[in-house]
Amino acid sequence: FEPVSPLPEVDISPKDFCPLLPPELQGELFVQFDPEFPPAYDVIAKANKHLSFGGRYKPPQCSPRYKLAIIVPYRDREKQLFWFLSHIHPILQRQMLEYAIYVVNQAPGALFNRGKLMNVGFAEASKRDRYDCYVFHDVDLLAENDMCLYHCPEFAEEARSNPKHLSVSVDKFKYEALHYELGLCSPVPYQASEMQVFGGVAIFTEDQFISVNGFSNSYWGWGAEDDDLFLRTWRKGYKIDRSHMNECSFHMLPHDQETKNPKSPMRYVLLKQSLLRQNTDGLNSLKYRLLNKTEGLLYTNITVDIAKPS
Ligand code: UD2
Ligand code: MN
Repeated sequence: FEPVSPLPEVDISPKDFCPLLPPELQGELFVQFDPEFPPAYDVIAKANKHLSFGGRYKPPQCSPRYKLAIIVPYRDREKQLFWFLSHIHPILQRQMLEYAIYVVNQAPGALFNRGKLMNVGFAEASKRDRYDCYVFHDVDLLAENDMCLYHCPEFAEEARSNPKHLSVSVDKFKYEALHYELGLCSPVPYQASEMQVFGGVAIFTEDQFISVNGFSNSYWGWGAEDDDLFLRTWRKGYKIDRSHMNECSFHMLPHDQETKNPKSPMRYVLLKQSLLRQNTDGLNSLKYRLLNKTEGLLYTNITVDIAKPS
């Protein structure tokens, strides 16, 4: 007679952290999309049954490691938005993250201002809830591999964490890291080798974003607001974390240079004075008029009047 040994105790307490590398991840993803025919809103909603209003999700089976606000600067790109939503929701759920998606929609009437919209997204999201970090995400970028983890910056060796740049490798740029010279007057405030494009998808903790004073509000039209953010970040002593570059590559949905968002002729002038303006132009000088805030099932829409260049 063999005594039956008790079953080993399995701890299924919901307080357990979700695994670092969740078992449902698929690796490389299929990202051949017809840009003209995204799935309809209802189809995306049906495929994401566990969302709650505002485009929110929290994994039910474990305690998520991070709570993210995804901030998307937006105007007039509905097809891209639907592709984006249908692509990113399942990825973040498989990564077992808690998150909410905020689409910050610029009202018509002025040149597009990506940086200012990001600041509005940060202000509105942090008013609504506390997040571990903020993911500043272009609407046209789709991760090609779900092992590219949307994790918040973690403390590095110096007991300090660094902002992350996730979209290091983009098909449109032949997956090459874009290094370039900003052509600023000397003394050049950074090592030339450190300079790399910082647009696309970047992740900051609340403290990091506040400490750099957010994006500049002054870049109207296309270009250089991301370089400005790089300079601000560098100035505060951060080194941008690109350690995940092997897992993270992105597909950019095709688009032309926006006719409504022409290259800003002022961008180099602004950039030269970027660091002079850092402490007075950003989160601490942000003004806007909220026109609409709607918590839809797939995302929170924030329509905003951010005025015009002065
Ligand atoms: C690059 C950067 C982008 C930004 C931009 C310069 C990467 C991968 N991308 O993108 O982050 O720094 O250069 O400003 O490095 N948008 C709209 N409607 C518009 C115009 C822009 O929704 O009419 C939003 C949308 O989220 C878009 C983003 O702004 O993805 C960036 O604009 P873009 O895609 O036209 O610029 P691109 O691809 O040159
Ligand atoms: Mn783009």
